[in-house]
This record gives sequence, structure tokens and C-alpha cells, in this order.
Amino acid sequence: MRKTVLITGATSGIGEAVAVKFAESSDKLIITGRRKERLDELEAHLKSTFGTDVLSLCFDVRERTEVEKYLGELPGDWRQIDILVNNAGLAAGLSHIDEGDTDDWDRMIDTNVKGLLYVTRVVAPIMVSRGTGHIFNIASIAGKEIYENGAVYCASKHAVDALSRGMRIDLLKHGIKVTNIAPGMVETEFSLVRFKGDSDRAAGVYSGLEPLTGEDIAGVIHYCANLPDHVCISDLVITPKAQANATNTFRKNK
Ligand code: NDP
Ligand code: 8X3
Repeated sequence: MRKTVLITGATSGIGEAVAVKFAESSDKLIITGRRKERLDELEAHLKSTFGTDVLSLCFDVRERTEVEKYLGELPGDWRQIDILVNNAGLAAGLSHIDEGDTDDWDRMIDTNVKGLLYVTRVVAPIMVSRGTGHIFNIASIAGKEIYENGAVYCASKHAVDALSRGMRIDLLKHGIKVTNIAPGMVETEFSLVRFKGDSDRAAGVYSGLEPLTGEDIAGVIHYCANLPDHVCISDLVITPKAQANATNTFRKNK
């Protein structure tokens, strides 16, 4: 059956790949992000290539009133959200705790934790009222482990991990599934954002190994979303073959 899928942060990387994957199976898509041109381009591409229905909403998940305005006033059938993919997020900077940029900390915590909460606070009651729904939270391997220079990003993703577990308990009686997705290295705009546009430094993160792609993660999410109704995959750590954990990788150039 055709589903309505809401994806936050669909303007690049994992979110964009998830939009394409669900468009391939003719699901209806609500795509969000802050970059309007990217949203317009993706909407046009999804409509022309897959003939799917698309609603794009341009807002910042950190702005609670914007989240409430856009998601709380969805037109017509668009309110019938079956799947929420809480994907919008970022890492900003990589530094020891005594040297960290507090603006970076605000961006990560406001986006990865509070933004995810604001979106969920609007969408979960819709799912509760329908007695069905599936929430995917894009956490990270950084939500399972801690690495040097990454304490605040790791803390924000540990919070996502905890929220996934809490949501699963609170929404249990309403028939809503919650799946926590914890990827390792995925080559997207993630490192470019973390290193504030330094493309050489970003490329170095993936040198000498084959990282995951957004499409790899999208395929897993699509699989989980299309299992029989009584089956829920709660938590998945997904890494490239060349990554054992958050800190151990095998690189051919080393
Ligand atoms: P990208 O930078 O490619 O995509 C991030 C997406 O989040 C963009 O669409 C961006 O849209 C959106 N976004 C960021 N901030 C906001 C905001 N304040 N309001 C609305 N949208 C926002 O990175 P990824 O695809 O890799 O990241 C997606 C998720 O996956 C993140 O939560 C990240 O932490 C997580 N992750 C990534 C891993 C990786 O190695 N790449 C590994 C594990 C987890 P826009 O800028 O248009 O607003
Ligand atoms: C992104 C992966 O290893 O940079 O969540 O934290 S990592």
C-alpha cells in the first residue's frame, strides 16, 4: 500500500537517498530542509522520474514555531503520515572539550536533539490518533561509542539513541514502531559540513576505504519499513566493511 513518508533533511546525503528510494516504490513524500533550491530540484526530479506526489517544506528544525507551523498545518491527506524519518542533523567541528566552539555545540544540540524532538512532538500525535506509524531516528555509531574530539556530537547522538528507546516504550500501546539507525562512515556532505567547507579535509575522512553511501542506508530503511506489520527492527549499527567501530578502520593507503 502507498505510504506517506516525511523525511527531514532531504536536501542531500542520506535524506535525499531515502526520498528517492521511497519514490521508487510510489510512496508519497514530504521532503524538508533549509535550502529551497535543493528542495525544488529534488521535488521536480522525483515528480518527473517517478511520477510520485511530493510536498516540499522549507524550514529549520531548530525553530520550534516553524516546525509547528509547517508540520502542524499540513494540507488535506498529507496529514496521514505513515513514516517519519528524523534525519536532519550535523556535526560541527572536531575538537577537545576545553577548546570547543560553543556555537558549534549549540548547532549540534539544537539540531540533532531539540530539532528531532520538535518534529516528533508534532508528528507522533498524528500517528497516535491513527493507531499506526513508524519512526526512524538517524542516530549514529557516535551514539554507541565516544571518540576523541567528538564528545559533543557523540553526546547528541547518544541522546538520539536514548530518545529512540524512550519513544519505543511510550508509543508501544499506540502501535507505532521506532527504529534507531546508527550508521558508521557514510560519504555525504556530512564531513564538508563538519569541517566548514574544507573539501580536502572532508575527502581525507574516506580515503583508502569504501564508505557507505546514502543509498546503502536508504535501502536498509526501506527494507525495515516494508516488513510485515508485526515485525519491528529496533536498532541497527551499519558500517562499511572497512570499519570495525567508531575508531578502527582499515585503509589501503596506510
Ligand atoms: P548531509 O550534510 O549530506 O545532510 C544533512 C541534511 O540535514 C541536509 O539535508 C540538511 O539540509 C539537513 N539539516 C541540517 N541542519 C538542519 C536544520 N537546522 N534544519 C533542517 N534541516 C537541516 O549529511 P548526512 O546525510 O550524512 O546526515 C544525515 C544524518 O545522518 C545526520 O543526522 C547525521 O548526523 C547522520 N549520520 C551521518 C553519518 C555520516 O557518516 N555521513 C553517519 C552517522 C549518522 P539543509 O542544509 O538544506 O537544511
Ligand atoms: C557520523 C559518523 O564516526 O563521524 O555520525 O561520528 S562519525
